[in-house]
Amino acid sequence: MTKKFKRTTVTAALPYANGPVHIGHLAGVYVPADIYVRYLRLKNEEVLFIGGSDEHGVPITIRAKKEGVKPQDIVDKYHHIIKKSFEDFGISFDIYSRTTSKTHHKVASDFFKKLYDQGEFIEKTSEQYYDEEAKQFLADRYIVGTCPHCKSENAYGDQCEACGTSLSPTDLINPHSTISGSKPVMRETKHWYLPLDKHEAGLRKWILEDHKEWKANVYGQCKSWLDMGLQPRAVSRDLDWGIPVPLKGAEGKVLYVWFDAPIGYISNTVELLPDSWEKWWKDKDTRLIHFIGKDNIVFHCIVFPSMLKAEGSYILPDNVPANEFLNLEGDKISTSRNWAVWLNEYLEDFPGKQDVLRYVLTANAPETKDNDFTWKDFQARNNNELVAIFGNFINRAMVLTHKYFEGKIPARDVLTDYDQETIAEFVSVKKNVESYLDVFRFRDAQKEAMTLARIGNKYLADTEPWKVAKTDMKRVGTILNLSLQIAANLSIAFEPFLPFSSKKLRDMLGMEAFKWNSLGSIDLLPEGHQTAKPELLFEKIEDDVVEAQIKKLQDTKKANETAEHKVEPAKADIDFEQFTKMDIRIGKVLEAELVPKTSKLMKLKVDTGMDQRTIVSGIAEHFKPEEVIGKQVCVLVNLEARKLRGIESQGMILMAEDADGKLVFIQPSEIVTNGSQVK
Ligand code: B3M
Ligand code: ZN
Repeated sequence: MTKKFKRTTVTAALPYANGPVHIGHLAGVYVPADIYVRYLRLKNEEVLFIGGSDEHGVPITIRAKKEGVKPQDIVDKYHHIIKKSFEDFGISFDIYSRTTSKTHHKVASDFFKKLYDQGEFIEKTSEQYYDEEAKQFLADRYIVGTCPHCKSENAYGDQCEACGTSLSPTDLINPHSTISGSKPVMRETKHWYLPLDKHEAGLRKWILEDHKEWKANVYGQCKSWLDMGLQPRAVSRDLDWGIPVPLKGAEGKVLYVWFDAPIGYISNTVELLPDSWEKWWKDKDTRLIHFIGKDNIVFHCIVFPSMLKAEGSYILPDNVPANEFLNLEGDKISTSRNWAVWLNEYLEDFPGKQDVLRYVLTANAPETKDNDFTWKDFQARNNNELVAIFGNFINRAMVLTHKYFEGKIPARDVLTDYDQETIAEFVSVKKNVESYLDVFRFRDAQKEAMTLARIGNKYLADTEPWKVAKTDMKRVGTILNLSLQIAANLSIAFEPFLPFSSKKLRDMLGMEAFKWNSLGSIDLLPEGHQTAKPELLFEKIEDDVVEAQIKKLQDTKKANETAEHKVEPAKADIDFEQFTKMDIRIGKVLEAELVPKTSKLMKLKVDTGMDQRTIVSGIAEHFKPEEVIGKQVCVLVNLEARKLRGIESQGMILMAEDADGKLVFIQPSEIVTNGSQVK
């Protein structure tokens, strides 16, 4: 732990390019990673920050199917949206690439080949679900059925989202394929497995003995995995989207997404530094840090390290500071339920306020347990902390300097005991912030940085330069000089956390070069140095603005609830006899015309095989007469005749209607003789 390293490779989880990123991603992974990297850079340490999109795997293919496009279209679209969001929020990657890149395909493929050649895999044939209609093996997510635990009918082959149990496809009762709807059959297939059990002893020592300093949530999860005993894990899949398994006889098989995705960190380094990437991954003096969310712990602490060890020439991560989850207004963030604050939407509603979100997400980061984001808390932290403490201090110091000294840094005269005490207090901030940043405690670090602003505010309130100005301008100069030095310190201390506001503050102070090591100095701004016009660093957020956001979420909730209740509950049971009383036949529409002076009714002449009869149907708002003529339809022929607008209707055309009122005809799936019975 105390080992001195020469450089640090920092990675942040590669988000799936199947949707935009939201506040949960930012809070859990990207803001902490960015704070850390900015901090190291400020200290002039050698650091590389690697990011990118994860573009393979089943989630992408599912999204593509849903939207009726190709997987490549999905990843092209979201990669760019995600990349832009990260840029907008100042996540300062050295490279943000993607796993569909040529470089990645080569690096991942070579990596697999090397392990294969070294005999690191086991080849195993097993039985897996196969969809005979779609002619393909089914990934776990493509199989749904009844959960054996809670009996929910929509459990996936890997997990039941209703009760949270992890499942394997064979656990499901009454499984069916989501691709064709058919019942899958078992079929043999060959795959390559990484024998994690072979690496278990090494992992135990490396994590449980040598890395006791890891965060409790991470260490605990690793320990429980290791205590359960590791099993070989398949590193290939039967899927048509991904990196082909680079072996003969492996047609139709691709690398499992969790095999290729972490290699993406390496490929992206290769892409950025084709000639010098190795020192970032293979030199014992390099420290590797993975920032991830808690659901990715096993892959980064157990699986990927096993791959790296098996390969043989790589270093292992020195730390994996995984975070827990961020909830939103008391509910789990969910892409499918649209229960999220999307970064692109946030910036539309709060242009220029990326730092406010960075601040709130760090102040409330789910570092040790799941946490909740609420708009009220967002408003309170902005108004009571950023505006009332940080912004207010800067504004007072700047405005007074412009009022009394034309914006020039005044000279510092004799320091009083109180001045000395204040200095002693703020000098210690550097050490405190560092002690937290060094162990990935970002919320405490930011809180500590904020004490600088509190010290400044208190100093101005206690020394009251506006009163002293009546008698002693020299003293006013000293007070403002010290206050502005604190302001300059604030711009350094907050650079990792709030890069946009820190820059704005430096521009106001006219500060150019700065480094972390000068934090704590009271000589950052020379006497006589001209500052720019004061501007507000932060603005108050009004009630109506956050209320609009809360309303937006409430509307989402309502929409979700109606969507969930969209299916009409079943009617009371009837007996078989009652059913057989209905005489339903296939008929053909011969003629159709709108019924005058109504908007809904259409008069049809239908050949029922037995006769040609008139039926009045309420479909005129959905179809034009010419769309209906010639169609075979289902007709309830023994319904009592009744008059509609003076026309006698002899039967009823059967239609399907969804919750939105959309109508479609019930038709035989192929042409049958008119008069055929429906039973
Ligand atoms: N794409 C899962 C996720 O977004 C996965 C992370 C890969 S990191 C190599 O949570
Ligand atoms: Zn369940």
